[in-house]
Amino acid sequence: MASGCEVLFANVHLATMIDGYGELRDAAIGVTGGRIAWIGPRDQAPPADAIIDGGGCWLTPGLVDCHTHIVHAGNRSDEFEARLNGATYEDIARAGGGIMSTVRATRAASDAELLRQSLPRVASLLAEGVTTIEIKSGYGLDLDTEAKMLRVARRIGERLPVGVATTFLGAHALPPEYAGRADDYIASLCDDMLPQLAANGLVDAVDAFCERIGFSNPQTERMFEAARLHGLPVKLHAEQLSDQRGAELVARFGGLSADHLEHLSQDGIDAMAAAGTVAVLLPGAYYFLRDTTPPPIAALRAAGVPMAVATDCNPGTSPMTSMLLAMNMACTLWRLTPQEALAGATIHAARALGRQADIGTLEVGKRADFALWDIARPADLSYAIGFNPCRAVVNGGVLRDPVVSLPD
Ligand code: DI6
Ligand code: FE
Repeated sequence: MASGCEVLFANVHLATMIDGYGELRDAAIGVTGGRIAWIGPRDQAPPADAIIDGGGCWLTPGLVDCHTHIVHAGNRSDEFEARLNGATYEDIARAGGGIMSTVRATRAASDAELLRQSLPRVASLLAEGVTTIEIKSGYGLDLDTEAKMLRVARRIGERLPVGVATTFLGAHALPPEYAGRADDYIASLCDDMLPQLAANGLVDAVDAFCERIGFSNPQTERMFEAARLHGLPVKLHAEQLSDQRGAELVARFGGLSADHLEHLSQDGIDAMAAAGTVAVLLPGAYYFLRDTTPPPIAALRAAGVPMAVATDCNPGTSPMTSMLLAMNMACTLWRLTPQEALAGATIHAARALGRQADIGTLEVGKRADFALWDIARPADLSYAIGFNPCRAVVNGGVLRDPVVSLPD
């Protein structure tokens, strides 16, 4: 005989996301102490102190956006417009634009201003059933601003109902102060910035941009050695524009994820499969850059590499704050199935953050983070474009409206 629960969400259909959708129709899910305590058919549900009628909604794990640069100041719609009026990327870069314009704006913003600008973007994600996000630094490129970005990321998790995982991306671009001295910049990241940020509890993982226009494979390896010294897991912006053998590198370090992957080789796929490294797919950047080389989805699938889907929310290449749109794009642009897209936004995204024991599926013992959807079947979540069927969200067992009010 099952013992009672504090709260029972009854009259729901479940997509547990264990073995595909893991559908359980006419079900109920019980919560005690913010954790899932019971899952089963509604007519066998245990007694509960409170019962919430799900109104026949589908209930899924809360969505996880496992790759964002959502904390940044300003935006780059001016460059977007200039490019559509004929300016080239080089024109814009020569005029001091591109990533450095976001670095300047982010350096100039106070903590409060950076938080104020970032919160509405996070609220947009939360309205669509997101309960956990990853937030990268990387628009500071100096100790003070990288620390500010990571503090603001932590603050977002305190101010809004969302779990936040922080990632140190100091190796995102070479700051002008280090022009022509990339190795010295990497040394300052490894010997100075990372130790201080990690000591202050601001870093959950370490990332780098391994690319011709970013940092080399050996420079990335030095970052990963430093991460290992601090006991921090690694992930990587890998093979977005060219094959730098970044996926093999991050797999060799037992990395959580390799992200982007448009130019990933079979060797990279094999290394990721052997290491259990998640492939994080970012269709928003592919779309916004009008890229034409898709990541090798069929080969990743054949190798059994778990595929996550994320927004990559950033002002330069993916100004997107919708997980449902990312899922739709992964299906339409790259032929993921809707089931793969939802797994990519839940179970595999949780793994890309190293949080698979805690979130990402509906299982007894995991955090009670759910989204409730007014849909006919789970495929609706990837099918619609620009329609939000989220009716309610549950964070650690606490029911909320999808639309959150922003703190002043
Ligand atoms: N890859 C990208 O596409 C973004 N960062 C990265 O490592 C670009 C970020 C920006 O342009 O602001
Ligand atoms: Fe990114």
